[in-house]
Amino acid sequence: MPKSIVVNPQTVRKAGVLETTRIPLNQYRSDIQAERKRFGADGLKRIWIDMVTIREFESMLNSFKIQGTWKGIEYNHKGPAHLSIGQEAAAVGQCASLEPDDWIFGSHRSHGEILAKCLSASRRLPERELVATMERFLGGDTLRVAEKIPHKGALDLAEAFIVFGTLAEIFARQAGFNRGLGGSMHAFFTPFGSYPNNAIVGGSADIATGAALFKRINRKRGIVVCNVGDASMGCGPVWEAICLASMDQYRALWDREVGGAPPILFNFMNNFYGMGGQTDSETMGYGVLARVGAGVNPEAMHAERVDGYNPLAVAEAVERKKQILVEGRGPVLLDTITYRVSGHSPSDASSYRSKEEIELWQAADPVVHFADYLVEQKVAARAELEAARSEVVERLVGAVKLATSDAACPRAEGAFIESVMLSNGKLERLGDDSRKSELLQNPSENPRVKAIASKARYAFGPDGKPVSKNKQFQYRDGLFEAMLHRFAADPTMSAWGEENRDWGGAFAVYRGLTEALPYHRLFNASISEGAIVGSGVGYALAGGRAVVELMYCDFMGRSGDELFNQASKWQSMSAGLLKMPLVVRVSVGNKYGAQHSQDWSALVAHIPGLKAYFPATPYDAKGMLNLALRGTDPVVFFESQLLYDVGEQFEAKGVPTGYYEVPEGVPAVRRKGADLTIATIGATLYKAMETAQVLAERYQLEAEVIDLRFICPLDYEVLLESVKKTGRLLLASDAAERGSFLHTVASTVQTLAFDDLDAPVAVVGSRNWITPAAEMEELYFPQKDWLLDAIHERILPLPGHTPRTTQTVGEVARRAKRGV
Ligand SMILES: Cc1ncc(C[n+]2csc(CCOP(=O)(O)OP(=O)(O)O)c2C)c(N)n1
Ligand SMILES: [Mg+2]
Repeated sequence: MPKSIVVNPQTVRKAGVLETTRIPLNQYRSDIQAERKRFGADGLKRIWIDMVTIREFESMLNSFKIQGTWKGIEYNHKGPAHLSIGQEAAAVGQCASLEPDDWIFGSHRSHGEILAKCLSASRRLPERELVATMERFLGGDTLRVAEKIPHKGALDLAEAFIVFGTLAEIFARQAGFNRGLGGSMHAFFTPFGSYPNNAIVGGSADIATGAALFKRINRKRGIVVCNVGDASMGCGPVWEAICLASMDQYRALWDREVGGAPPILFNFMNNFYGMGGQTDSETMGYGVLARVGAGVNPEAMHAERVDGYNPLAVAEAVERKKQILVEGRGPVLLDTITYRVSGHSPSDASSYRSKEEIELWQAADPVVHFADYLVEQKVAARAELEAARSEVVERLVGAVKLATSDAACPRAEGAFIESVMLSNGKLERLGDDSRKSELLQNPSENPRVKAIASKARYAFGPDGKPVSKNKQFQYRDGLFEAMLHRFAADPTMSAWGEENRDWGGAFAVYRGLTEALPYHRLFNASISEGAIVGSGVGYALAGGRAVVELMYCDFMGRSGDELFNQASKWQSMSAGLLKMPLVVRVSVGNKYGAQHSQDWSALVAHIPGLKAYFPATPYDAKGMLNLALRGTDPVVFFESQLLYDVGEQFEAKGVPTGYYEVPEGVPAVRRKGADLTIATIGATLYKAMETAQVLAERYQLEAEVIDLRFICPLDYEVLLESVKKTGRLLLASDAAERGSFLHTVASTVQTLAFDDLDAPVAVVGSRNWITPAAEMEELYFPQKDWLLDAIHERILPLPGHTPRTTQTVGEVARRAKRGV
């Protein structure tokens, strides 16, 4: 909602008719003179040879999957193989117009795209760079095996390397492109511009958009192609990615010098099916996929349908579209029609399509027809092409022999998988050292910085009385200071989400940042939680630092895949080759009822590969966000709306003005005591402090209060030390009790310190209900009395205590039985 753009009722209420742009369909016409000029005879032959490489590669996999053997080699490939027999021209044609700096992302069916992109890039790189890349990659582990395949020169070796690296990855070998941790559906090789392929249908769309944002914001060369299937047009995240990629602001509001819209080409490999569902006439209603562009923007996304059975038609379209993208006029949509003659996967009985239909497409086979074309046009002799095919097969035999051999190609060990789950890096700045951080003003001139300067960084005055609320340095100020620091230190850092800019962040955390930062470093996103997080994933894996925000924790559901399958898994699926410096700020709400008030930290805790922090004080808000923003791992950073206003009540020296970090994973002791430990996560800390006060005053019991503040990683040492002393542990947080992360803490403590415990560990969470209206929230969130009563009933009877709530073991059992 920039003030510079006025929504004028006179304009928007005017009568009229909306004309949509015409969308070209299959307009390519063969012109051998032009094609020769562009590619040369060798280039045209290479296109065919790359298509044959894919065809032979996929046929080989098909043979292993169906018969367990190929050319006398026996092998049981247990994993998936979504083959692209029939789709070769679409992949090779595309890559014929791409440079090594152009990146492609793909889907479960991307073996062909990996091969096409890497083969094309390898021929465009200077030989020395090509060889150095192969030598460096995985410390030479892939090359050492690949070079056993007979080859003549560097280019030949590169072809062997590409075919072997891809196959070894599919067969889960340590020498594979991702050390076997990606496998068939996730394999990729970034040095040649092949970026992650995604087993989640449409999963690449928002990630590729983020990578394109990275290129644009950081002025990097090249475009990004998102290869997804036609059926993915039905996926919300794909639509969200298209919305995020086509926002007007890139051209209307961002500095011209940045270059316009992110350079992304949404290329739909339209084979007319999503498994057995026919998108054309059954499961979608667009008629022609390219039509969708008309619903997005006045340029209709420059959409076109292109004949993916003719590699030259695809190459020509991609070349034209690339120009549009480089000029910042994207995004672009291509509806690349193709057909997979092979089944969706080897178990596919093709029950959903007719034999006649398959035969029609077989009759149009692009490998056969393009060979005929080259022969007819006297670009190549038939025998020459057949000799080239034999070479391809020979190389493939060499790769297969190695990739199927346990001796030549061992698999990774568990310790290696463990080592790549998190990267645990610490980097002051990403990107090249010469770049300056783009700021609009010196931070010292910033209005928010000036306002904060006069605030009390400790909540209590010298007399011990609380400073008035708005004079206190608040939790949100701590977050602001951490953000501003890293924006200044890291030129790649960019933040986006809903209401991030002029509004000042939904909860005023970012107030002041609008003045400090150009648009491309802080911007409002479409209401597309999946794409907000997913583009953050793409931005981060491309090499930048991204901070994205979800207004309410409950909206994590909308970005479930991006958090739980993407942010969490790409570091490890890449064998540690990719880093994920992504912070997802998530606000845990209250007052707005059931769909805006739930603490979902347990879901994040359950997903390997994510870090989860939950500060409860201004000191930690700043120190923990500082920590997250220097790291290289994905961090889900929980904040509580109950806390944005609180001042610092624990660090008597106040929140430091300078930079500091909280030690990762280490809980903080907020109150010392020897009789009982109360450990909390999030805002419940303050209820625990009240409870400890009552225990001391009424029952002469000293409770030790520990703020866990970290969910993952979590160092149990502080907690175990405390339990050793007190023998008793109550755990409390605002997360609904059933499945709460606190149960993991409870069972871990019982595993590690059973002998130290004098009573079972008690867990108190919110009720297993909807969060009711603000007026009834006390029925839902843990209250001081709940904690006191739980201690009395389940840990240590408090003399003379009369419970006000029911926290007995019988009640725990009753609720469980009723499912509440
Ligand atoms: C989110 C999600 N839903 C369902 C699946 C199962 N699935 C795998 S591939 C596929 C069909 C995808 O069709 P399309 O996007 O057109 O790609 P194609 O298989 O035709 O290459 C389905 C439904 C999945 N992997 N991810
Ligand atoms: Mg499809």
